[in-house]
Amino acid sequence: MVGATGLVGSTMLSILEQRAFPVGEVHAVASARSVGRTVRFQGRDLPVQDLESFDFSKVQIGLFSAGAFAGTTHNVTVGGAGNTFSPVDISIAAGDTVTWTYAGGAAPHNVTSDPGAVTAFRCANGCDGAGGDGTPSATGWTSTVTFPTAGTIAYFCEIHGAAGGIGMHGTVTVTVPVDLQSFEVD
Ligand SMILES: [Cu+2]
Repeated sequence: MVGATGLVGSTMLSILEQRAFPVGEVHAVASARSVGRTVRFQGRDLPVQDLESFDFSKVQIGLFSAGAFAGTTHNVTVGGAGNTFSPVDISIAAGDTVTWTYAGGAAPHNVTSDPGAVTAFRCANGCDGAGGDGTPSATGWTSTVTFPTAGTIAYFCEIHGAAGGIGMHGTVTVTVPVDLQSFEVD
C-alpha cells in the first residue's frame, strides 16, 4: 500500500480489513517523512517503509494513493536578468507547487497562464480569485501556484510578453511521477 499514511491510503487499508481480503503480508509504504510512523492493520502495527528504497519485487499486488504525497516546491526567479523568467522551462510532478519571486525593480511583472491552460492563474501580489492581485507590480512579490494536473502550462508576463511563447514567457511541464507510472509486478 503506497501512500499508507494518507487519508485515502488508510481508508483503503480499512476496506481490506473489513472485507477480510486474503493477504499474506501487507507493506505500508510512504514518503520518507512518514518513516518511523506505524499503520494499524488487522491488530498489528505495520512500520512505514520508505518509497524511495522499497523493493517492489517482493509484492504481488500494489495499491497506490499517489495523492497522499505532498508536493515539492520549485522556484522561478522573475526579472532576475532582464525581462525573463529563470529557469524558463521547468518540469515538475503533479501536486507540486511553483513559487515565482520578483525582487522588485524598475519594471512591473506578473505571471499569467496562456488561455486554455489546464491550470489557470494570474499572479503577482497574490493571485486573482485567491485573495490577491495578479496585476503586474514593480514592488517585490512572491506567488505560489499548485499544479494538480498533468500537462504543459505556458505562461507570460503581461507587460513584457504574450501568450504563445512571446517575449517574457515560461512553461511548467507537469507529469505523473515516474515511479508510479513504471510500477509493475511479476
Ligand atoms: Cu515583465
